[in-house]
Amino acid sequence: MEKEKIITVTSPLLPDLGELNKLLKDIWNRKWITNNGHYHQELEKALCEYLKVPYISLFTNGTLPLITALQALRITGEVITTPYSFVATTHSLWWNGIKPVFIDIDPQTGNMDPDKIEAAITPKTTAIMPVHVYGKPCNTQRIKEIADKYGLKVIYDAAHAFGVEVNGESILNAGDMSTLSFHATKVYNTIEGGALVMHDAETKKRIDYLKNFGFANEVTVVAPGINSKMDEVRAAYGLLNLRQVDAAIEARHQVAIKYREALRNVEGITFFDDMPGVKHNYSYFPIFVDAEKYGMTRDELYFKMKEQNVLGRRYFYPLISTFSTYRGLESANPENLPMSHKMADTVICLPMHHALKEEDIERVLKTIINK
Ligand code: T4K
Repeated sequence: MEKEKIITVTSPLLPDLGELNKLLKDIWNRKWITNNGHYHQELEKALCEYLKVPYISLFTNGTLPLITALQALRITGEVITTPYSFVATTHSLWWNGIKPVFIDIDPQTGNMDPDKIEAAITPKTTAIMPVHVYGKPCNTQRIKEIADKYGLKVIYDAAHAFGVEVNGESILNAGDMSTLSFHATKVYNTIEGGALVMHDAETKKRIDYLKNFGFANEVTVVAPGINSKMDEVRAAYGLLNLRQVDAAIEARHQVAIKYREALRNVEGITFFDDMPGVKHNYSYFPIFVDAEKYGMTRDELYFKMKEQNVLGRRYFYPLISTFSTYRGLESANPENLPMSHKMADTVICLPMHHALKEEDIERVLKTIINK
């Protein structure tokens, strides 16, 4: 029997080729193809407006802004973070010689549980690195209270939180800085790409130096920076994608509505509902499988879906704290992280993107509902 078409967990938002070609011609004419070019500057301006943030600095991906933010804020010692994320979050600490200290998550959101922060603080703690996982906002107010009390910096990994707002305010304005990923798999992409969001012009200047080897001018290097500048082609591509990202988010929203409607009464399957006051971006649609009630384990369902060419993903399994680099840390002890382990062991992210068709959604749902 012929297999049905593959439904992937995501599919990139692509700009119109004709439109892209026009912008490419501009770039070719200008012969300025990277290093803070015309479209780079235009995209920074457009993103500030779209995201309602004061300053943004573009990067080549979503990992280097994490590494650079830690450098810029001169973070050392220990940083409190979550094991329930993509491995880049913790790797950014390791790359800076910082010891990650894992704390457990709140099962209501998948985000770092703020009530666990204080017990993890030691004299070496200098910062907190939470993640708005799946684009669900962290309790930024509570995290700020604790950070202020102990004089800690807060760097949000907001890789999933493009356009997310709480009561009309961008979630990216929380903390000392926030990072974004514009990878192909994200709600908004520049193929590879990312950004750092900051509050003031002085910090933006410093970050711009750091992403350009530390050059302040032709002859002055102010810090051991790196090369993580976005080029003109990707900035132009990003400008075009910004025009269609609202429609893409609305299309994702409609998929979420259909998934929720169909799965609400399936015994043993749970999912997150929208949070009140939050403008969501529907970047992922995780479901959680209670094997006893559903009658099948998460992995049994995952592989059954795969067999039927419905490619969900087990984001975020395995937990970061179980990888060989990190598993020896005291805070990586599974007894310290019961909720994180439970979520990692039960999650499947269903296909979620702007281009899913009615029949695709039905096929995804059929693999779950028809046991
Ligand atoms: N912090 C957090 C919390 C993150 O989630 C991430 C990245 C980062 C930091 C770091 O940001 P970046 O440095 O990556 O900008 C993906 C992405 O590579 C990664 O960006 C993302 N998080 C992570 C959660 O997922 P994979 O290894 O799962 O991607 P891959 O190649 O298996 O693609 C998944 C599916 O997407 C494919 O089955 C099909 C579809 N796809 C993918 C690509 C690349 C396409 O249709 N077209 C494509 O071009 O990591």
